[in-house]
Amino acid sequence: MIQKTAEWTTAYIGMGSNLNDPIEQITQARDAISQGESSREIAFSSLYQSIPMGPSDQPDYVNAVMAIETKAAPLDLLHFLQQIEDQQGRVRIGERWGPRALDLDILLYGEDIIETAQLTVPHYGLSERAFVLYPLYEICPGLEIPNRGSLKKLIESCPGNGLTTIQ
Ligand code: ROI
Repeated sequence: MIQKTAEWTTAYIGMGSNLNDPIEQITQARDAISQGESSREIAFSSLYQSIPMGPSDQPDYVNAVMAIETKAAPLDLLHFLQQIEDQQGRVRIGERWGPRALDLDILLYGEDIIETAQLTVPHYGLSERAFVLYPLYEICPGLEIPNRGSLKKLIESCPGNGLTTIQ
């Protein structure tokens, strides 16, 4: 019998943290994702410091974007990322848009458009968020975003909003 091998899909993960040593949070999450048996890292952006979107009485964020190849279906990937958030002390109750130890968002999953109660891909906030667009552009400047056009065009209409690279 011929064994059908699962296909690898390129996905982009947005990472953010503003609590409990954000640089360490992002670094640990990167390692955890890379060690997953159904995912492998293909690119990782610089780490960026960004001012909070949402309530301003919270620390600045550290943000990054990671490109992976994955054999996991979108919802399986979501659950895998949620497990990592939970392991790293993410607390899911609290103020809307309040501070968080770790946020892992599926920004893109291949060219898929997913609109379910559990998951929206491309990520709903992608087009307006400098802390997502700029790191994404750093690792994949030629990207076309399903339903939204070229990443380059999106960047042109999204001010950096004080975003700086930290390493
Ligand atoms: N603001 C910034 N700068 N970076 C984030 O990762 C981030 N994540 C969020 C909210 C609370 C919307 N604000 C953010 O979830």
